[in-house]
Amino acid sequence: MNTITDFTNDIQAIDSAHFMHPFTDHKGLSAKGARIITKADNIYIWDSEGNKILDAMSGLWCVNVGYGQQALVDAATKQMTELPYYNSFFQTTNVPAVKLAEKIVQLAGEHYSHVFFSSSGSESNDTNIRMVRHYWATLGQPERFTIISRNNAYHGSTMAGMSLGGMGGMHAQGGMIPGIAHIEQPYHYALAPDEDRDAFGIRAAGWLEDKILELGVDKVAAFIGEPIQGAGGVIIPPKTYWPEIQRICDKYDILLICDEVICGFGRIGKWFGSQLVGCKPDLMTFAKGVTSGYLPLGGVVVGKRVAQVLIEKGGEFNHGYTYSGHPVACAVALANIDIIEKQGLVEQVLNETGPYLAQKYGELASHPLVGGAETIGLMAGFVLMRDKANHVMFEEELGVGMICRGHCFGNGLIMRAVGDRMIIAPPLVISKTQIDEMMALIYLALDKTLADLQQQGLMKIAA
Ligand code: PXG
Repeated sequence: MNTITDFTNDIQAIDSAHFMHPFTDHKGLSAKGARIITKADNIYIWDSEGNKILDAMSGLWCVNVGYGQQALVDAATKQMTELPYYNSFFQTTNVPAVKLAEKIVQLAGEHYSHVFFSSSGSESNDTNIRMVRHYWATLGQPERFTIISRNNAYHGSTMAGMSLGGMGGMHAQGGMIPGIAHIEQPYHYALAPDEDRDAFGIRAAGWLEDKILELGVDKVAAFIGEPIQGAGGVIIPPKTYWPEIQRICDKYDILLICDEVICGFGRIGKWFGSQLVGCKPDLMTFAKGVTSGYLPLGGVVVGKRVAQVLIEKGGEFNHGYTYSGHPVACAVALANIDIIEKQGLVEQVLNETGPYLAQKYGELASHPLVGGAETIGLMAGFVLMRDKANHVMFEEELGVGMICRGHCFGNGLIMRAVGDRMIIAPPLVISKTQIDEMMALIYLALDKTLADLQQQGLMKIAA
């Protein structure tokens, strides 16, 4: 009798009977059984069968400082012992939340003064909607109600987060809330590969101006966007895009929200992605990396423009969560930020590991399957292409991305497939040697995918 396998089978059976997973086709999951992750350290996770896997997705884009950071455990233990919970509603506050708000404002810069806390990215984007509408109503312009977002954006999975997002499959289940409009995403490689990249960036930003004029300037409250789209497949806009978006928002006096849930806390080599891509949002959504996922925490960094109006003229803001400013989550966030600072992880991503990964992805581009390989900081993506030279993709129903993802899993690597876009966002603690190790696993998965495709007669180029 194999006790390890028995354990796995038992847990899988109970999982299948009782645990409804997010974004999961349960018939498919039950047939295969879920992979049970039992422990983790640094950039690696282990499953119940003892397989060691390099986690090139940082959990779900969140474990920035890597697994096994004892300082975070200690911070949680200490805070749990002293004050495990208290709310911040009725003229009460707690020390970790106060210190964290101060710290985040300091990292965000001059433009900002306050932080509103939640427990997730989705909740934080709900807060954004409530906040911008309350802002305009306070200024006597309640008809400024609509928020413009982008196709293929991801802003969460609550009704508001899902509606803000631009994922058709999500909109199709349950409909959308009113007052949200979408424009096309700035995806150069798919939409206009032959156009000059910078010119495309300006043109893509122009779709915002078109939409504002179509809706009527006096109807638009805000524009929201991820500095780099994450769940949409690591879509890196041309460098001209965000400054032009900023110019358009300024021109029409529209609030700018950057959803920094993935880009925040060092992912692309700055504390916040907007600091790299060249814009100054009025509001910034954060979650994930603020605690490196060790505990749930999210929030909104509020710029002075919005904070002043809400505080001086807005009266009571009828909004908040039981866990807004949760003391344990905030204590863990402070310890997490301390690690990022002491280890110089933001600078390491900007000056060392980010450029090193860029160089490696530059080389990866010569693989026959790899199209449009690009990186920014420690986010990277490429498209599996049938015929790169002629820009021909595989048919969606072939599920080539999933084939490649399967080979990654099989070889001990977690890499995400978004359609045929293969994406990574490894922990910020990853070393150059570990990047080499990750690249070797990526090549192996690509070669195995290529061999499969050749065997099925779907690709003729020799490996
Ligand atoms: N904004 C952004 C930019 C995100 O990436 C959220 C908001 C929502 O955060 P919460 O904490 O409510 O999940 C996210 C979350 C994927 C994937 O498939 C990405 C996310 C969540 C689930 C799956 O890449 N990002």
